[in-house]
Amino acid sequence: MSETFVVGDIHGQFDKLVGLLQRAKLINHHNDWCGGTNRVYFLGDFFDRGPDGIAGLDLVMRIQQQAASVGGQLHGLMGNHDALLIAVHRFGFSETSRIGGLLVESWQRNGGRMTDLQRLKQHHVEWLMSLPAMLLVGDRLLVHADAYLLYTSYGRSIEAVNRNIYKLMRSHNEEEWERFLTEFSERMAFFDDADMGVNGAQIASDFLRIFGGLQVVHGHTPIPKIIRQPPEVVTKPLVYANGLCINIDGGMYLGGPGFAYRLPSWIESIASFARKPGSEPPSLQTGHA
Ligand SMILES: [Mn+2]
Repeated sequence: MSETFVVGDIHGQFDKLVGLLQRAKLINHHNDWCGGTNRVYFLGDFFDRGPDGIAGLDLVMRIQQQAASVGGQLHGLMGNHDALLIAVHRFGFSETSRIGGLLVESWQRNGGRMTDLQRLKQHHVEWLMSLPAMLLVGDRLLVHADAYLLYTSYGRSIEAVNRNIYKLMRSHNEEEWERFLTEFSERMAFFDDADMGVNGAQIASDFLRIFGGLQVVHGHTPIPKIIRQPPEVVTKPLVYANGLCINIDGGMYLGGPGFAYRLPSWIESIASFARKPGSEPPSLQTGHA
């Protein structure tokens, strides 16, 4: 039977990417696809903060072809750092661009690596520009960021959001890009904020009602930063907002080993809770980290 795996923010950590794919038996020791008809979803942020974003993307693009040839599937989603890299590539060194200089500055401040930009080829750019922003996989709504305003401001359906962001990727309108990149820095939208009177589970439930699905699966905000644990010990996702959200960003760039999360079927999830009476999905009742 085919399994579905989800992988969070890689951020240039090529060796960890290889490690987690090998541990999940999706690639062999030659780094070739051996996952058969399994499916893998990468939640974006292939780039920045780590040494080799291009090597990671090259591997992902190569095994995507290999997977497809045997009935497997590999999909990616758009992360804010991937969008930022495209923006820097397009505007960063253009003499006519108003935002170019600022973009390069902000990209480098946020971990952008010149070595990635120098090796970024047109086929990488086209692959990245065609990534969807959200996908419904079974009952799970996959997005890069734990963001509400960002996605809802581009549409009220998955198709509309993906279509509008697809168009934006091909746009040379600097204001539109600026707005998009700013909005894409939103995070922790599904957390309670007592001071602001925000109920995270309520926001998550609204989000799921708009776009569909029973649970939001996202990356973008490293789990070690939220649970205040050493990154090295984070090897599994964080379920929160009364089980409506699951964060799979293990914080590889912070020192986490990273993991490929095997998405249980919804029936399987319910059964595992039922087997352990009293074991609710762990939900965090904290404010902002
Ligand atoms: Mn991100």
